[in-house]
Amino acid sequence: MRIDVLTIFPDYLAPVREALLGKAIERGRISVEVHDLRDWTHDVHRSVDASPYGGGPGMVMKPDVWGEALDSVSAAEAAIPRLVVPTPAGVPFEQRTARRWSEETRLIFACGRYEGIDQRVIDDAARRMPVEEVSIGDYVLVGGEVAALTMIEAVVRLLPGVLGNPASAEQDSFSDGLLEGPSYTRPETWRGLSVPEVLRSGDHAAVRRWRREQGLRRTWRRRPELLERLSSEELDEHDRAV
Ligand code: 6GU
Repeated sequence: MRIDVLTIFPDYLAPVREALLGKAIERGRISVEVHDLRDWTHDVHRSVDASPYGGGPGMVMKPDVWGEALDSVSAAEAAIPRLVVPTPAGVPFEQRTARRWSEETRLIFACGRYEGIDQRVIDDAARRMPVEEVSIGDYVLVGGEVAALTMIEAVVRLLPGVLGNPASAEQDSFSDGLLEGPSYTRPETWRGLSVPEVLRSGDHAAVRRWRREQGLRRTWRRRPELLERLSSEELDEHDRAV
């Protein structure tokens, strides 16, 4: 998979070279190209924004610079990329979005700052490639960079051969629509707190049941709206009894 990121703050993306993502790059599983949007400006001030039509606070990113940048980056390879535009006004990015994007050969992240990007940039790009405006949650960041980094990490860890143990991705929170329950490791007792007995019992069926129960309880307490999204087949009688 090839990932391109367009931003006026390329250094913000430095963490993609670290840890799991860095390993995936080293191993050639993904390539990540971070581009400075200002490379496509033509004026001495290298300006990328202007005041909004209709008035209002803040600045809007100019379409001409973005247009040239996207033309150039999208043409760098034959495959048609999926364009992702991080914005708090987007549709929610979820685990299933990450799963869907993990099947793509190319992703471009267009990181806006200020009050956003002129809408015509997105409308024009959509004439040539699939485009999604997405949000990572109901709060406002100063720009799309941290959101892009978040989404890249969520996607890349799903690629075959990136996680050491593929079962980790299968057992994640959200993989069965529930939050994961608590985890424990050695020592058996720490500061007077003991690991739940069932986890030391060696009874794998009992462990599986206990974990499901803990996941259900935690989801009920912390994210009750997630339970409403589960179909009747996904909750059995034992689940309902919890
Ligand atoms: Cl994707 N971008 C920005 N700028 N703020 C956000 C966001 C994205 N998602 C939540 N807040």
